[in-house]
Amino acid sequence: MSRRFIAAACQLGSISRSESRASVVARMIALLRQAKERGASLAVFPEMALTTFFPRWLIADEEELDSFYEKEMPSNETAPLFEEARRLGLGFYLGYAELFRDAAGRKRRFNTSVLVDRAGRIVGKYRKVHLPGHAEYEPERPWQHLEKRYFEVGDLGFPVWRTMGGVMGMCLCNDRRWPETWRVMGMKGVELVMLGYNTPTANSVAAHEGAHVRMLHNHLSMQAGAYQNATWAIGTAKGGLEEGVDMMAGSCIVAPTGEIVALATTVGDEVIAADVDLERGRYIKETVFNFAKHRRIEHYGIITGQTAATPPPD
Ligand code: CDV
Repeated sequence: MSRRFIAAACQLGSISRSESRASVVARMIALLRQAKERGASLAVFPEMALTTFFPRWLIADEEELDSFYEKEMPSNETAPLFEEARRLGLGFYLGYAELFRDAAGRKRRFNTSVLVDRAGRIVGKYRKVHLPGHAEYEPERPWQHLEKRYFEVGDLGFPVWRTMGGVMGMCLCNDRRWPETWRVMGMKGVELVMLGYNTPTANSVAAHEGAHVRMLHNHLSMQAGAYQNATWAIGTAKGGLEEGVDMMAGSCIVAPTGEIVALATTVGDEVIAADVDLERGRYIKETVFNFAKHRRIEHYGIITGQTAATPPPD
């Protein structure tokens, strides 16, 4: 299979609380068709792409809460997306809220993404590890971020899959800010990391942090993660004013050199595309980031041995 292809980030504009799955799927299919017209064979959608970003509310009614989760993938509502992608010969990454009952009958909830190959088969599943926010209602916030309430920490680690001509990895939103996310996949030889994000333009607990700095952090994280692991990265946003919260757009495609090679220019539904050559990172993997040659694991134990930072005493 070719190691050179065109990949697209399919950014979504805002999704209201009342917008149906059918309507969102229709928007996504329109983006897939645009991606195909641009020559793409791989498309990346945002985190929780099928609904509004519901962790911004405390939702007490369980039935209402459950309505934001997918109980099967594909479902009757998402099957048209899978069918159209297969018809067009496009693989895709899709983020969604996952709900299932385990063997003990317990409800399990994860912030999940799947990777679907060009034949329409789900070849990989990832469950978000770095859940941001809080578990209890915090009245001082202008909006909530209740991911720690609505999801369990992902239980699948950071797998990679050999598919569609390369070694593919996934993560979700806040994961992109953590070098550990990238390095674990880097250690598995990842060549393309796909991720979707839902990031408000303002910091709800630090209003002084300007929108430009927030966008800098968004791109900086992906550019550093990509370069330091010699991998392509595709980050796809949900942008625009969504239920009163301004969501950052800025979807981008990053080369293994750390350069942004495609960047969204709107905050709405938009396709960006780039020519992805999976060989492009090879020289970096063989030189400055030749892990086998240069990593010094005898000095890295603290990274997996503790969570909190421990500065020396005053
Ligand atoms: N959905 C996210 O994971 N959002 C987080 C922050 C802004 C809460 C992020 O890292 O973008």
